[in-house]
Amino acid sequence: MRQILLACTALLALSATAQAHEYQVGSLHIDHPWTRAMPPGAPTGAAYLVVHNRGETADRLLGADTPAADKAEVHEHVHQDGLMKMRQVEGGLAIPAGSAAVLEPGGTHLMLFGLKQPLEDGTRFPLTLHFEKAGDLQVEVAVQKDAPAAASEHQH
Ligand SMILES: [Cu+2]
Repeated sequence: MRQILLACTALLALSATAQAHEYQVGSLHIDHPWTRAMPPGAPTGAAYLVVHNRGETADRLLGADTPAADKAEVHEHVHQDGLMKMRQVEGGLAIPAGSAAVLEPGGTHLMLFGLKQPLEDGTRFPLTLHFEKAGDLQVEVAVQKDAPAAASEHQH
């Protein structure tokens, strides 16, 4: 894990457009919250991030609030009747001790309903994450056209 993080840091340092930003609350470490840029008038968006739990107690991501949208929910994708559907994660998203919860395109995400502003490439907006044990943490969500390089490099 340490090697992967170092690789990401090096990559991000090389890229002027993908600035790393990370946050810490208690034993939780939050990596690069981001969302995909959307055309003006888009009603919904989805935010992604990684929550590393470096503590010895499991935690949960219960939800989030942002002035940029009416409502934010933790969603997961489920296969149902041969279709891919999204639904709210009941009881919050588990963040196991010594592990991580990954919110990424095609998987678990923070769904943003009723966008109040266009998600314009290169901008940021505040988002407050609600954790069951660690409490609230405000982060900034980076709006970008493409998925961050770090996300794909995590497979190395
Ligand atoms: Cu969703």
